[in-house]
Amino acid sequence: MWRRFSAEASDYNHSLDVWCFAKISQLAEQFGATALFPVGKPYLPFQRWAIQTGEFFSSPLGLTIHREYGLWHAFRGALLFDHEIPRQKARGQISPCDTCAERPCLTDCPVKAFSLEGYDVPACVRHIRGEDTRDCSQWGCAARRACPVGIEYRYTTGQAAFHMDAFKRTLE
Ligand code: B12
Ligand code: SF4
Ligand code: SF4
Repeated sequence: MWRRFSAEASDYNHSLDVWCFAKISQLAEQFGATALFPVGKPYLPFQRWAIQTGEFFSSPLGLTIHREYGLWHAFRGALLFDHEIPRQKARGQISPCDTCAERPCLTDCPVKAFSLEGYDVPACVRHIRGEDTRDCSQWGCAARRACPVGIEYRYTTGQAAFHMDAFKRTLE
């Protein structure tokens, strides 16, 4: 997706949301479905839907985790049909987090933004706007990068920097 978006970005004013809106709306039309998006209030429960497929699990970071792709995925849209689609049988997978003894994702953030109480957004933002000792702005969230699952799918620098920049702008 990133390669395709990068090639077409200027036609969409470099907005990934606008690009996804166009592409997923096209798919919805093709399949006679309604397109739904993760942005815009009220927020739709994309992560809960993903977990219901049996392919994704909750991780200590609040992000969902996949056995193959690890934390390196995002949900760009969903197709809503007016008839029921038989569900695939859940594969009975277990979460990679269940067998991860070290849990490095919980210790690698320089400001300990992730804890059992949730995600300390102000602490994270102060750090990445200031010293940014782990180069999160360039390489992406250090806690996310600490996870050993699916490292071959980690975002490239350009992709990580694009998302971190969008994250900072969202908060502004
Ligand atoms: C609001 C929001 C934020 C807020 C969070 C505010 C807060 N106090 O936690 C801000 C702007 C800070 C944020 C940040 C990020 N977000 Co965000 N965010 C959302 C959004 C738009 C709505 C969340 C929501 O309220 N959903 C409504 C409830 C009803 O849905 P739900 O599925 O039932 O709820 C689940 C979540 O609330 C989740 N949860 C609980 N605590 C936390 C904490 C964190 C950090 C996350 C990510 C989730 C999470 O658990 C619930 C049950 O599964 C979702 C998209 C969406 N529609 O869900 C993306 C989403 C959760 N974000 C996402 C991502 C990737 C991020 C970032 C990593 C972006 C980045 N930099 O690349 C950062 C994380 C910080 C970092 N250090 O990098 C992805 C997660 C993908 C995944 N693998 O799970 C989502 C799904 C968007 C997408 N297009 O895929 N985000
Ligand atoms: S580091 Fe371990 S506990 Fe944390 S998200 Fe990855 S597999 Fe799960
Ligand atoms: S982006 Fe950096 S400062 Fe923010 S939560 Fe991730 S590791 Fe911590």
